[in-house]
Amino acid sequence: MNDLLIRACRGEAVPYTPVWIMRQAGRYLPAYRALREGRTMLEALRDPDLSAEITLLPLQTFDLDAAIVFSDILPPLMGMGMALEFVPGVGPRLSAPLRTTKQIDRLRVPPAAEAMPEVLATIARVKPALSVPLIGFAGAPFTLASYAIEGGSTRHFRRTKALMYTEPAAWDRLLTKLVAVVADLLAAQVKAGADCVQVFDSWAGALGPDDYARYVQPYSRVLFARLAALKVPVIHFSTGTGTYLHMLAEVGGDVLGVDWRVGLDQARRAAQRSVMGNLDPLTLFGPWRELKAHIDAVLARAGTRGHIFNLGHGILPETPVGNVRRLVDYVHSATARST
Ligand code: 1CP
Repeated sequence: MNDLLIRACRGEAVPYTPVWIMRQAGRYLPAYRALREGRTMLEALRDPDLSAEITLLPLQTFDLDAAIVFSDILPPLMGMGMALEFVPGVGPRLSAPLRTTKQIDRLRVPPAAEAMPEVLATIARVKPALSVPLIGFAGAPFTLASYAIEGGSTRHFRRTKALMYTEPAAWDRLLTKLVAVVADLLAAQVKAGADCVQVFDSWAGALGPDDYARYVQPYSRVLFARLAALKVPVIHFSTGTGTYLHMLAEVGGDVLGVDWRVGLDQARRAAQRSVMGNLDPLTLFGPWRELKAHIDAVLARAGTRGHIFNLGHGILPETPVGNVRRLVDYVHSATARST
């Protein structure tokens, strides 16, 4: 069993730096596109055999040090009573987004076995086939709230912030419900076999530091306090939060995942714990000499302990597969050390 991810999460010495890639089981892999052919995203998510197979694809293609279960952050919103679809070429769409406090109060708080039974079945199926740790995951309360309120992807977070500023009591009730759902879901994923969990607060950086402190941090604190009881490493990922990483660190978790807008040395100073990241996924579209120079720069800032190599955000569908293989192998050889 290769447990380098777990050891790096805990800041222990490792023979080489572990690497995995956010969205590693996605559309950039021809084998993924073939498996998804003729099936909607929701159909794939509801089929644990297929989801397990997709989870394994990137590990059969690259020498990765972790698997992440093929799933998504949004299906728990369905369990809470919202209608969700994934529109090809557009992205996720919630057809009845939260626009009134009454809708917020009608949201259910289902246990994980009701909210997302398929992901638990996928974890149970995929686990015996793995020789690397399996990462379970969920969206953070703020990021989930933004999809639930906007109805999909957003640039300005206009409705999310309007609700937050206008109806702070309803915002409190919404985030409290999301904390309960996410905490239970991650606990159930660990029980089903996940060795590590990651919380995606992908859009937290839409907020300035004072709004983060007031409208998000209290809820994330409660969530991470509950996750601490799970006894597996917890990764807290966000983007655009480089100027207030200390606030994300205060929330808890064993590892802070960051994007490329902040140096890993600075992230580590702010976080005082292990760090994950943070190669710009777009560097994979450049020539090898440029890609290599960017990898070297990430490694130089990372230090030798408590680093999990990853991109700073998800890999893009058009990414050349050959560059991914070269990246993974190069990180391993460049960081090989005698411990
Ligand atoms: O048809 C398709 O292939 C749909 C594309 C797709 C895929 C492959 C979606 C729709 N979700 C996923 C899988 C997924 N989503 C994984 C799989 C495991 C892996 O990493 O291999 C993970 C971890 C996620 C997490 C996720 N979903 C996040 C957090 C990570 C991030 O990139 O910030 C977010 C924000 C989502 C929402 C979502 N689901 C799908 C899309 C295209 C999006 C993003 C929409 C947006 O940009 O707002």
